Amino acid sequence: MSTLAGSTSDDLRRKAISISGIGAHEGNEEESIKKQFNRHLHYTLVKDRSNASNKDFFHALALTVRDYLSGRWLRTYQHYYREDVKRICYLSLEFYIGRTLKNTIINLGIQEVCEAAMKSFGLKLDELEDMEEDAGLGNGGLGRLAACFLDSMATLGLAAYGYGIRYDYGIFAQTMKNGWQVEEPDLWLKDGNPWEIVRHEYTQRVHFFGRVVNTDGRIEWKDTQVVLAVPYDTPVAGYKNNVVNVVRLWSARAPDSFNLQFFNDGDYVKAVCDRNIAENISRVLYPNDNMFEGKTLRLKQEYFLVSASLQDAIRRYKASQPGVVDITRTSFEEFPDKLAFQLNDTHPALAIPELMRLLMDVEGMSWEQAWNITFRTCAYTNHTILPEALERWPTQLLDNLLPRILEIIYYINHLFLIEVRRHFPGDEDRVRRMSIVEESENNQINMAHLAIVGSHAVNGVARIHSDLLKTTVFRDFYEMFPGRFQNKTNGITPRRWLLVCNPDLASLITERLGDGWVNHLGELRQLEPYAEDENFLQRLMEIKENNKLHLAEYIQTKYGVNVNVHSIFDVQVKRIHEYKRQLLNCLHAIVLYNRIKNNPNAPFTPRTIMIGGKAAPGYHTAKKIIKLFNNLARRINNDVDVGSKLKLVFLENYRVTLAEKIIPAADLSEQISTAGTEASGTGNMKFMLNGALTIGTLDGANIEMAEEAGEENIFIFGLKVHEINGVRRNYNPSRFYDELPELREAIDQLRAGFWSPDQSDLFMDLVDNLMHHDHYLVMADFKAYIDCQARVEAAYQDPLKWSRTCLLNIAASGKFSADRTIEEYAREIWDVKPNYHVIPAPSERPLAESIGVDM
Ligand code: 26Q
Repeated sequence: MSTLAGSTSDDLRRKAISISGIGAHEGNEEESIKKQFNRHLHYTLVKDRSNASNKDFFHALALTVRDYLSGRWLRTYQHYYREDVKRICYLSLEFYIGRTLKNTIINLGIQEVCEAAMKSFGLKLDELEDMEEDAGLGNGGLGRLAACFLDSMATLGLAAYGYGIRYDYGIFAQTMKNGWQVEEPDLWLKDGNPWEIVRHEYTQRVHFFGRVVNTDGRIEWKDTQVVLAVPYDTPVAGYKNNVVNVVRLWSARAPDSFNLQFFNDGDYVKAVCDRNIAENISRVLYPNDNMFEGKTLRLKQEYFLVSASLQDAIRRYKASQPGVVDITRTSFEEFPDKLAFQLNDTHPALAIPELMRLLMDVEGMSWEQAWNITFRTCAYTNHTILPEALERWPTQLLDNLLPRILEIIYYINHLFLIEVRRHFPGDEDRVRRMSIVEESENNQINMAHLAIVGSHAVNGVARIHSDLLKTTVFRDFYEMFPGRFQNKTNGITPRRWLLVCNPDLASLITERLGDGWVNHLGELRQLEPYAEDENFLQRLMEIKENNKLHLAEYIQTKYGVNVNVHSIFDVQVKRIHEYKRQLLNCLHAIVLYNRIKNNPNAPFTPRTIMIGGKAAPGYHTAKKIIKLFNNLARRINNDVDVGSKLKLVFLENYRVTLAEKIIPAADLSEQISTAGTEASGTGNMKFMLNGALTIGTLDGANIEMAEEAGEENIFIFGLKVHEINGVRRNYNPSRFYDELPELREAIDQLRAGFWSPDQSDLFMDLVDNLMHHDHYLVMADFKAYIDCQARVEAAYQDPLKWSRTCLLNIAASGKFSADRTIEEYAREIWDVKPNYHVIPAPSERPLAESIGVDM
C-alpha cells in the first residue's frame, strides 16, 4: 500500500472521512439529496423556492447528482493509478452525448429517491429532466457511437478517456420554413453546463504555422503560433458499478502573448479582438456527415484535438509510476502496454505523426524507437467507404499549417514505400495506389492510408463492411498486412436505448428475467419462450401503443397533425443522404396516395410515414428531399379522400433526445440504404431493441440482425452487395419507368409539378437524376421495396403474429449491445480485460490513499 510521504495512515483516514462526507449520501439518501439540492439552490444559484424556475431546479438537481459522483470519480482514478492499468484514449472529433441527467441518475440507481425528493418539493423529475439541453457535439452515427462506447467502457470498468473538442456550437438546430430546412445555431452552453469541470492546470499548448530548423540533426519547430487547449471534464458513470470515467473536451484559448506585435504597435484593441482567430478553433462542429470538406479550420480542429490529447496522455503516463511520489516514469518502454489510442475514423489520424513528433523532438527518441511505440499504440476504425467521405488534405495546406507534421508524414511514406517495393517487387502501379502522398496537380495526403500504415489494428464496423474494406478500398493494404484487419460490429448502449427511453418495456423484461439483461444483453434470448404467451404479448403491445400515444400527442401539439395511433408507425430517422434513400420512401408514399385516390373504397392498412433528419447545410439534393417530403405531407394530409388512412409527418430537428421519444413508438424501422453503402447503421439496432420490425436491405449490420432474428422475422428486400456492380454496369434506370406503371405515375406527377403547385419544375432535378443517373439504384430497388411493403401490411393484419415477431426481434437483439462490441475491442485490439467488479462506494470504504493522482 502506498502512502503519502510524511502522512500517517491516521491522518489520511481523517482526511478521507471528511471528504467522503460530501455527496456520499450515507444513511437516508432521499434526505441527503433534498439537503444538497436546497444547498445548491441557495448557495450556488442564489435562488429560493419563490423565484426559482424549472431551469434553476434542473441546475440544482444536476449539481446534486454531480456531487454524488465526485467521490466515485476520485476513487475511480485512485483505483486506476494504484492498479497501474492500461488507459484507453478514444480520440474523436464528435461525441453525440445528448442529455446527461436521467442517464446518470439511472446508472447510479438513484431514480426512485430523486423522484421522491423532487416530489416532496412539488416538482416532477421528468419535467426537470426536460430542461436539459442536448450536448449535440456530433452529426450522426459516428458521434453517437462514441457516446455509446463511453457508457459501455465505464460499465465494463475500463480506464477509458474520451478525448474531443468542446465546441461552443454543436450540430445546428433544424427549423422549417415553407417546407425547407433552415439552420439555427446551437448555443448549448447558454445557460451554463452543470456537468463540466474546467481544469486550467492541465492546459496544453498546441503549435501552428512556423518553420522547421534542422541543426545537425536536432529538429526545432520554430516561430509557431501557440493556441492553448483548456480541458473541460465531464463525468461518465458506469452502470451501477461505482465507476466514473471522464470525457475530456478541449476548448481553444489564445495565450496572453497572442499577437504581441500589435500590443507593441499600440493597437491594443485590435490585438484583443484578434484573439478570436485562435479561439475560433473550438467554435463550431462541422455539420457534414459522411462528406469530406477540406477547410483549413477543420484541419486546425483535428490537429488541436490530437496534439492536446497526446500531450495530456504523455503527461499522465509520466506521472503514473505506481507507489512512488514525485518520481516520474522516464522510460517509454511500457508506453504501448499502458496506453492505447483508438482513432474514430481518420479525423484524428494526425495522432500518428504527432506522436512521432513528440517522442522524437520532445522526448529525444530515435525514429525506430518512436515508430515502434506509435505503431503499437494506435489503432484505426473506419466508418465509411463512400469515396466522397474519405479525407484527403492538400500538402500545401499542411506545409503551411503544420510543416513538421508534413515532414514526418513524408518520411513515414518514404519508409513505407520501400516496404511495399520489397513486398511487391516491380509493381509500381501498386506503389502509386498505396502511397500516403497522392500525386495529382495538387498533391494530397490520403489520411486513411496514413492511418492504416501507422496502426497495429484496422477495423470496420459490421461484418460486410469489414469484408468490403479488405476486398475493395483497402485491398492492397490487406494483401500486404492481412493480420492487421479486423471486424468490430457496432453496438448501442442498452442503458440509454432501453432502460432510459422505454421504462415500461424495460420493467416488463425485468419482471420476467430479473435485471441482469441491462449489462448482459444476451440474456434477452430468454424471452423467446414468451412468444407463445399471449398474455405477455398483449402487455408488449399495450406498452407499444402507449408509447405511440405519447408520440402522437407530441405530433399533435407540435405540428397540429392528428395521427391514427392504430396505423403502422413507419419511421425513417437518420441524416438525410442520397445513399440512405429517403427518396425510395417518398416514392412509396406517392404510390400509396395514388392507390387511395384511384380506388378510394378499397381496403387499406392505415399508415403514418415519419421521416426525420438533418441535411448538411451545403447539400442541396438532401435539402430538396426534405422539401419534397414536406410537400407530399401537405397535400396528402389535407386530402379528404385519404383521411386517417395515410399521414406523413416530417419530424423536425431530429437529435438524440427526439430519438428517445420516437424509437420506442415505432412499428416499422426503415433501413433501406443501397447495399454496400451503409457501413453498419446503429439506429437499426435501437429500433430492434425497442420492438419495431425492420424493413431493410442486406446492408451493414442489417445482415447480422437478420441472422440473429431469422430471415422470417425481418422484411428484407432488394439488390444484394454482390449484385450491385453487375447492375451498375450499363445501368438504364428509365427502363424501370417504362416497365412499372406505379413508378411511372409517380415520376410523371413529380415532373408535371403535381407535388409542387407553386413551382412546377421544383423537383425536375430529382427526377432527372433518378431517370438518367440514379447512382444509388433507387429505381432498381423500387419494385422489390413496394412489394415488401405489401408484405408488411399483410403482416400487420395479424396483430398476434406481429407482436410475436416483435418479441422475437427483441429477444434476438442482444448481440447489438455496445458492451459486446467494447469487449471485443478490449480483448482483440487493446489487450485489456473488462472488469466486472463493483468498486466500493464512497460510503463503504474511506479514501485511504489520496496520494497525488493526476487526473
Ligand atoms: C470529415 C472531414 C471534414 C468534415 C467532416 C468529415 C466527416 C464528419 C463526419 C466525415 C464523416 C462523418 C461521419 C460519418 C459517420 O457517421 N459514419 C457512420 O458511422 C456509423 C458508426 O460506425 C455507422 O453506423 C454508419 O453506417 C456510418 O455511416
